[in-house]
Amino acid sequence: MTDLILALDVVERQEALRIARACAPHIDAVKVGYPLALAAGLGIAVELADLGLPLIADFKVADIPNTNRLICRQVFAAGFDAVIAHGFTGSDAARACVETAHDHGGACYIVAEMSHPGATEFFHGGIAERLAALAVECAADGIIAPATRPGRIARLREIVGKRAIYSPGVGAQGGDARAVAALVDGVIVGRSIYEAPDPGAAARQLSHIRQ
Ligand code: NUP
Repeated sequence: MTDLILALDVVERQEALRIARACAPHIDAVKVGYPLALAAGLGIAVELADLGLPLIADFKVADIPNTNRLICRQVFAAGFDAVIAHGFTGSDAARACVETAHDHGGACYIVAEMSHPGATEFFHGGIAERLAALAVECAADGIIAPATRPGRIARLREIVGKRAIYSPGVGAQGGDARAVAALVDGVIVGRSIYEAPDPGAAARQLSHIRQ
């Protein structure tokens, strides 16, 4: 069973709520990133809470440990269930996110390798493998790995074992949902759903990956 996670990168609050409601029966979680959080405020988490779905804050937290802790406290106080953090800031900084998440009964996922073409300028030569190992060492709940490079997901799976892998990059970025679904615990999809004329129908069409 692979989760379908909606990346709700819509900057108009009412539209975001409408899309999330239409998709809710076909998805397993909603990911909110900077576009919506900056436009609508962290209070959007309370408004999305009636959907009864886990809410993931994709803030790619990347600061010193103390600031990471302060950021993550705000995320969980707002009602989110999970946070995404970067690992390149080092294990003390990543651990601050993981510990704060766990203190609040939440989860933390560490970015191991990003999905866009430019990511390989820095995520190469074993860096992603080291970030995946750091995620394991910090007791993170899982990693983010690119749907645009399924071969890389397979390699990172060897490192993280049964920890979750959530994978963005399907559809608009070129990744194939079916090919990736078998390798990961969750597929993250944004534009292919929220830019569709009928987002609920687009989510339903993709929900084959959940079987
Ligand atoms: O490596 C990453 N790639 C990526 O696209 C890490 C991410 N967190 N994301 C996010 O996933 C990105 O910010 C967006 O919210 C979503 C993918 O959206 P789309 O390309 O399906 O529209």
